[in-house]
Amino acid sequence: MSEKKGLLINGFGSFYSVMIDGKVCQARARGRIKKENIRLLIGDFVTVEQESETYAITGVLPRKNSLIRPAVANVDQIIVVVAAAEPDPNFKQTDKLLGLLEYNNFDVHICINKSDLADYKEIERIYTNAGYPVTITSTIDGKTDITQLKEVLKGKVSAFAGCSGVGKSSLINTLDNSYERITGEVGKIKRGRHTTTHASLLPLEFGGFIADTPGFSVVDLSCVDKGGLERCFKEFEQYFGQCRFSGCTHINEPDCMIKQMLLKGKIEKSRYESYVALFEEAQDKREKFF
Ligand SMILES: Nc1nc2c(ncn2[C@@H]2O[C@H](COP(=O)(O)OP(=O)(O)OP(=O)(O)O)[C@@H](O)[C@H]2O)c(=O)[nH]1
Ligand SMILES: [Mg+2]
Ligand SMILES: [Zn+2]
Repeated sequence: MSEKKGLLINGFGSFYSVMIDGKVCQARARGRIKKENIRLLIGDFVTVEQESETYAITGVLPRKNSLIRPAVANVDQIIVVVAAAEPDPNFKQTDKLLGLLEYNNFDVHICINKSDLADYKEIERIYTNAGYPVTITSTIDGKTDITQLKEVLKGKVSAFAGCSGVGKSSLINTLDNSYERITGEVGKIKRGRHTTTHASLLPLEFGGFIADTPGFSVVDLSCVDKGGLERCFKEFEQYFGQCRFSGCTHINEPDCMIKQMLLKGKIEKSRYESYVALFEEAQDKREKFF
């Protein structure tokens, strides 16, 4: 039987949608995938064999990258979406997510959505100064300017990531009006309900793919120890090796370049505060462990 290659774009339970020769086909996991309990991710390139009406997924090709939250593989970039308000931005949580992505060498773009609701200049300044490309959006009619975001996404495989209710699914509906993603009221989210329940990869009419993903608030940074934390903050890197002590943790040591840059305003206060908070978290974890 002839084997083909496909792109996994949707999966729920043991049923998957795979794009094969430009067409969306239904498929089920078989053989090795099932036996070894391999978790397939959207964005995976899989090998398939035709089985009457549907296809059997027989294998998965090596991944160039992958994430568990959001659950995606082989993306060119992650678009971290924060809202100007409703929900208010949570800097520590955002920095933790950015840190995880930075540590794992993902290309990251920041999108500040709901720009119609509140002044977003501070958030924009913080992340621009941290070295991230930032795009401002709103999905409200008449205030929508999505052209810049389209340019960012064009021709690439991207995934949205961010808290529930920031407007990831709404952005997809605005980007490509062939989609009618279900969106939720922020009020519901307060009760812990997330509208988008599983990740799916959607082809964009102007080229490329975008993954809509469920919102999340917990980021697991336990793979990074205290010493590695500095590499989670991309703007710190240019100052590496310039502190007085070679193993400087940038917390209490004298002549610390990071702290000098903080005083000069070259490093944003909220970013440094996140660093300290995450450092303390990593320290607590270690103490509990030993
Ligand atoms: N004012 C305003 N409201 C928006 C904007 N974008 C989305 N919303 C509203 O915010 C709510 C949540 O939007 P969703 O698109 O469901 O958010 P989400 O990020 O997909 O949420 P999850 O699927 O739970 O992760 C909806 O009521 C939207 O109508 C915006 O730019 N401005
Ligand atoms: Mg959603
Ligand atoms: Zn230092």
